[in-house]
Amino acid sequence: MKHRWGWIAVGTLGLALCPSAAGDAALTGDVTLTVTIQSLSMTITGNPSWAIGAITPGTVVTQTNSQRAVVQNNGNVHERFTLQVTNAGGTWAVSGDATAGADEFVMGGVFGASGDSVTSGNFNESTGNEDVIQNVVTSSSATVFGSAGASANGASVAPTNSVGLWLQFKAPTSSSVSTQQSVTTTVGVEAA
Ligand SMILES: [Ca+2]
Repeated sequence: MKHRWGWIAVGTLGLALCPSAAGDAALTGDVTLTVTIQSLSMTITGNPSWAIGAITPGTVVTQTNSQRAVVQNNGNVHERFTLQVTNAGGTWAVSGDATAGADEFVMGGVFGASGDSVTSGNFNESTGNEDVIQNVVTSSSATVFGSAGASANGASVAPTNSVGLWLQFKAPTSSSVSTQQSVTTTVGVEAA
């Protein structure tokens, strides 16, 4: 008796499986996600310093193509670069516009492709003083710290890509210190 009961049970199981196999009806489905944690990172890979030397009050000096810094996106997403004067040297002030004054200098910045040729004519060519670097963090755009004459800007730089950063310095019209001053411009990153 036990042997026959077992045979019937096997037969019933076989019938139950038949409709699924014949109709391809799935009873479950999978949704697979892929995710990468955003990483923002940059490195100044070329010309991190600029020694201007002695100049007369009010002089405007623009970095040459061989003096400009090179900024690389080392993150894994497109990046927008920001600029800020973070150290004015202790005595001087950072001008908020394109006019220098007593103990007050103007720092300008324009991003371009590393191989571009950027000159003083590429600065502040849009609405006004948009390429003046402030003492607060300011984001790049196609025009802010950018030039129509450049073939790249700092608004959206792909991972591993680099851009050049040309600085322009307008010396104070007069200075109460005659010793060498050190001014720092800081490049930051945002997700573009
Ligand atoms: Ca501009």
